[in-house]
Amino acid sequence: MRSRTRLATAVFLALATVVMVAASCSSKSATPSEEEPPAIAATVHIADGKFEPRETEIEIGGSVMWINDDVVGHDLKFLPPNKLYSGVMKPGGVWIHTFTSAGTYDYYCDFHNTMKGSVVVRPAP
Ligand SMILES: [Cu+2]
Repeated sequence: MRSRTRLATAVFLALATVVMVAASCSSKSATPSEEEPPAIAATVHIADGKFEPRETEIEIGGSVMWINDDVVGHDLKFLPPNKLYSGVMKPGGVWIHTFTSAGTYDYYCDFHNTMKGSVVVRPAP
């Protein structure tokens, strides 16, 4: 009886090792390094009906991430000539945009017109 228990334990440990090795292999192939998300140069939080910070400054090629920490939905509509639109960001929603041209990008929330912000994209040094 005792040796059976020991054998069962040995089989269990062997199986557990195989499962762990298999799991570590599959997790490696599931995250290809070529598809990394863009590096975030700045983060803007949306809370209490405000963009925080209101003005964001980044270098050209940088990405900005907006996070809706509010309890209601918001969006970002950029003033012409920048025809950017985030789509509706539900509470907890995130929008990331990469800016490839220098300039000032003013935006507001289409639902709450007093909510305003801007992104200043500096040219390459
Ligand atoms: Cu809003």
